[in-house]
Amino acid sequence: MLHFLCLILVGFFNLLLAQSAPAPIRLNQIGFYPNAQKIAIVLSEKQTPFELKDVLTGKTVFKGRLSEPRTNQHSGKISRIADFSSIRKAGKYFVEVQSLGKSAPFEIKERVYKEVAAASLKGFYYQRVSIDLPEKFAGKWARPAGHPDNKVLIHASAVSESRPENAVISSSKGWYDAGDYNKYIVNSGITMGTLLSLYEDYPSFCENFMTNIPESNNGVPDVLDEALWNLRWMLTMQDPADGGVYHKLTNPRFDGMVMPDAAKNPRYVVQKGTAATLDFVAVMAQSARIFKNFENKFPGLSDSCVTAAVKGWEWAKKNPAVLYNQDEMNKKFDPDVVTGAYGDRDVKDEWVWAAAEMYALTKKPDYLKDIDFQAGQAMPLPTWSQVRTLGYYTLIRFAEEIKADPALTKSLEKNIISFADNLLTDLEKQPYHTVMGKTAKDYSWGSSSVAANQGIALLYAFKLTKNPRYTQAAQGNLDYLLGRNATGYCFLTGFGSKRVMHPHHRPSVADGIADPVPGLLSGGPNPAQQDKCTTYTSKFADESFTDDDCSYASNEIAINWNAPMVYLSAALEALSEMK
Ligand code: 9MR
Repeated sequence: MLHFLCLILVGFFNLLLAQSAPAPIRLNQIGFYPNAQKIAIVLSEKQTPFELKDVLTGKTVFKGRLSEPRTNQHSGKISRIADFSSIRKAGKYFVEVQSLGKSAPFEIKERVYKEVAAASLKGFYYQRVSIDLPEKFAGKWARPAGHPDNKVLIHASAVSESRPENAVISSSKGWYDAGDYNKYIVNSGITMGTLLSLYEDYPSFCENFMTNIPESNNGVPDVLDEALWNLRWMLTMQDPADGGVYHKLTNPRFDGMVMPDAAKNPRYVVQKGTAATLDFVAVMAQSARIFKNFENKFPGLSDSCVTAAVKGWEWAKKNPAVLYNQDEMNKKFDPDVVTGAYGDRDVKDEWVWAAAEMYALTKKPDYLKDIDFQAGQAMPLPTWSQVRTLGYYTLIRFAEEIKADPALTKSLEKNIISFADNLLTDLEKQPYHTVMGKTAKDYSWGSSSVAANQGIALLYAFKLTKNPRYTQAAQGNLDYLLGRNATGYCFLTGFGSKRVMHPHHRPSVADGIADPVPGLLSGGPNPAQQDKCTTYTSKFADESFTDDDCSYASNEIAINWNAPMVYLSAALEALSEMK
């Protein structure tokens, strides 16, 4: 008993230590390409020397001096840069600063993010609904299927003539949204758009981007096979009677922290809405375009997507602003639904995205009629509630093919470049030398996706200009996600020396396996701390993170955060292969 108590105490103190005293030397814990910028951030008042040492031999391979100090705008802490970019020889290294200790070990090599990229795409496989995950593909995280979703009820808010309240429909497959087990069309929208865009932007890289899923080797890139699992579900979310799309498929309340197959609460599809329908239209249009080239593998799929997109578009034209307001809905209908709302208050951007995708699919400029591109205004970073920029990316990608209006294309291109330039302003003053975190606003719920989406925007700016400072800054945000940040954590589960071990993710909590399901991106710092967990150790915006499964506000995982992680890491790999 005493022994047991001691173990618990040791475990508790380890947790405290791990949480409260991040080592003062922070860097990307995976590593760097040989020709990349390579820096570590050292929290040091003094401008001391630092050394780069080879892990195998212990020998010093580089000696340098820390930079001038930078003051952190969030915490006031002093940091300095250790720059060892000149070391290009492949190997395993660590940084050492006398009196401060050693950094995590890391590698310098080609293809250094191959595993990170593949694991983050594989993360989607682990989120699959309605299918067993056998050991062959899921390793020690093998589990039985959860949520067959073949008997889903029509919620009172969603009735139509042919589908009265409590009518039963089948709506299986898809991905679990996040740490919870519900499926939300709005969040599926941006997630699918991001993954499908990776394919459209880097098709030849995706040919060999393998993740060991059941469909690997079927002649279709894994990223498309994975997306197809969710596309099949999305198609079932359209009311065939009128083309409107249900906002979500959900339990009335969140499940407990149990495995998927133990969660057996009744599930409903709820209220059709304009945001869900337009996001659906955009995804269907993009899918129709992509799967046209795989007609022999999936006969008729592309046409089904076209039909679904057109029907959805027509519904939205008749219902241009049906917003999802969960509180209002609960006043009118039973049972009350209290799961994630994804209640967007403004659908102008969904119109832009859907119109752009429909135009790129059909080449009919009519789709752009009455659509305000706001090309002269600052471009917003993509989030689940703000998808305007996804439309910009698509129009630019296909500008030539669809003979888009050159003036519009030019202004969208300019917009992306000036967004990227704004990100780069004052980079030299940033305490972690990242564009991520310049303002406290970056640390919103799911801040890791802010970093990843900024990285993607920078890569689009690179594509347009070929200026390498954009790729370098995109790389900097990947460095942020993999450890060069104020928490010292590598935010991708299964990776890094200081790794996330307790994400708010039901399977990871309930499976009895010490390691969390791998390849999932933790939400990251969020000073609002809406979860009121008691284990946060800091209120500073960039440190407000706790590796505790109570923390749905800073340490949940979600598909719309994983997708840009896949894009950023895979695109950097793709670009490095092209060199
Ligand atoms: O990512 C969403 C964030 O922007 C919102 O502020 C938050 C509260 O509404 O919800 C987040 O999304 C969650 C969703 O509602 C339910 N599944 C888990 C999602 C990630 O935490």
